[in-house]
Amino acid sequence: MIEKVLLKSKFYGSLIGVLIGDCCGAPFEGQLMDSGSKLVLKNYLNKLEGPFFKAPYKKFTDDTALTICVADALLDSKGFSQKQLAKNFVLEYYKDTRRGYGSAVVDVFAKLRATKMADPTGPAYAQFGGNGSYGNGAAMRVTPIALFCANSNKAHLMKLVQEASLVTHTNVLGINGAILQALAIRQCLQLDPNETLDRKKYLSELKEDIVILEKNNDADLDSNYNAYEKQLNAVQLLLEGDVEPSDENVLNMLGHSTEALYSVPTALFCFLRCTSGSLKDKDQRSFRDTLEYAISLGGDTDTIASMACALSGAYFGDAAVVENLLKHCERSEDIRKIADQLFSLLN
Ligand code: R7I
Ligand code: MG
Ligand code: MG
Repeated sequence: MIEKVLLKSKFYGSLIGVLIGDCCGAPFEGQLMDSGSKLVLKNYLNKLEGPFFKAPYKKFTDDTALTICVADALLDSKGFSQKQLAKNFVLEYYKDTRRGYGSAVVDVFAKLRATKMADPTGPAYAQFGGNGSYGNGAAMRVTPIALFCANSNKAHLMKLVQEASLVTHTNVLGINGAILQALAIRQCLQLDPNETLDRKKYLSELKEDIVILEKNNDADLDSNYNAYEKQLNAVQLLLEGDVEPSDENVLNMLGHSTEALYSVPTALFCFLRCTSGSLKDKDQRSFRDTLEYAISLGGDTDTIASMACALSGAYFGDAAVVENLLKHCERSEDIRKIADQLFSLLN
């Protein structure tokens, strides 16, 4: 059992991870990351982590905006509902539409608003000719659900993740990506960062869960019936050095796109690759390495960095994060308050 003080720091760490990965990754989204850009990235993060200087804050994007909406829905006095979540999304989106939302999900928000949330999952089911979205939008905002379910069983967590996903993402690949990210956070919350992370064990436990999950919905998946299992096998090959973990191999095998299948396992790999030691001998290095490495892969940098840092923060707690880096991010104070509120629900 993880002590309360440590668990609380993990709540902070994971939500701070969502925010920092998003804010720091956003300026690099879609860029080609050659050696010159990687140097620019390193210097940029060094500057943000260094002595504090007053600067315009780094704006967060849809990843953090919708994560906060999920947290607010969980904290609702009447209890979580898809309708309230849909309402939160719509209010947030129309408050500021320029936060880099996925190109298709904005249609869902428009329909939800036009119908006053009458059927909170109807517009999502209609996406992509009735296939539903397999974007990573449900996975990127899942952290608060993993925190909310820290003391409940996996089945409860998975059910709640599915319900929350369905408001925008009904394709099984979009939902399973969110479940994978939530299960990965859950494991991080349960581990002691003062001990060396057993990456093999961590990954095999996740794989066991995903194999069962994909078996249960294989009718929906057609040829993709073991899509995430295959991606986790690829993570394992790259992690154990059976395949050289060059950027080229990582991108070919795992991907870096806005599709959940080609970004959630990538974020998991970023976290595991950069987390070989314990908190004692790695201190704040691992979180920063995870952040920098995730962004250096290019593509959907805000989302992959956000998901990878959520894992790192959930594993190490907020002690692993350089405070000055956090100060540069929009609403960094509020993120701690949200973590406090979610934590208080556990007691
Ligand atoms: O999943 P979603 O919320 O997007 C999240 C991403 C993150 O990177 C954010 O940072 C933001 O930049 O966007 O939004 P969707 O629009 O549902 O899905 C994202 C993209 O995935 C779509 O715009 C499509 O390019 C692709 N996609 C699909 N393409 C074809 N067929 C998702 N589902 C499909 C599909 O069924
Ligand atoms: Mg974004
Ligand atoms: Mg993104």
